[in-house]
Amino acid sequence: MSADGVSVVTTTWNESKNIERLVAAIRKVLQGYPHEIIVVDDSSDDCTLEAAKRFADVAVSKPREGQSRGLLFGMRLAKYPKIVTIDADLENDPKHIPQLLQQMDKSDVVVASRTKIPRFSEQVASKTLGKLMGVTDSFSNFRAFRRENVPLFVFRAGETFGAEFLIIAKKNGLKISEICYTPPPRRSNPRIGGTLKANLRIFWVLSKSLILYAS
Ligand SMILES: Nc1nc2c(ncn2[C@@H]2O[C@H](COP(=O)(O)OP(=O)(O)O)[C@@H](O)[C@H]2O)c(=O)[nH]1
Ligand SMILES: [Mg+2]
Repeated sequence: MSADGVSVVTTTWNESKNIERLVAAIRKVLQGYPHEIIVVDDSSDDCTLEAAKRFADVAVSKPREGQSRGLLFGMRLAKYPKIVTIDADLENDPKHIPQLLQQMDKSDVVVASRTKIPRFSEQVASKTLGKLMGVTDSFSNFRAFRRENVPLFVFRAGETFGAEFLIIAKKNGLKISEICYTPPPRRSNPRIGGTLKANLRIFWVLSKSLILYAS
């Protein structure tokens, strides 16, 4: 890792139980390296903001607009030249952050792709949108970006579970690459919904994203 520093951004909706462990795990990995941890909370009703204020460096609240806009909001607050985005639910192990940053030497965007993609809809996305983007996991929001590129990200679609970041990056000629990691078992109550609801939402988002890329 270079000594430039990294802003780690997460966005949350009802993640109060995970914030302390997430922040501790990130700090352990980035010990001795300049960093900040930014939490953007979408008006949770379980005191996530209060937990974030205790443990993170920056904790802000805003009206609920979904994960992609939450991450973008946090990325715009970043003070370091490299940015890592990460889910708050500990499904993205911060131990992979150094490898993500290392690969930024030869890329503008690095995606930490899961080696095993559990949802059927996400497997289809991997073979379609993912192929176009050059990554195997189009909806992984465990990624690294350059702060200088943040102004490029102006969303045209509604929620895309992070796909629009890749579409904009690709359309602007940014170099996208990936690292792969073995994910832990998924939690039983994801905020995105149970199996059926999540698959339907992801198929909808996949359709929107393919149209967005083509237009
Ligand atoms: N800002 C914001 N974040 C959300 C929202 N829904 C989910 N998230 C966050 O997005 C991340 C991934 O959510 P999750 O439901 O676990 O998705 P999964 O990992 O694909 O099952 C977590 O950090 C959630 O807290 C939302 O409505 N707004
Ligand atoms: Mg999750």
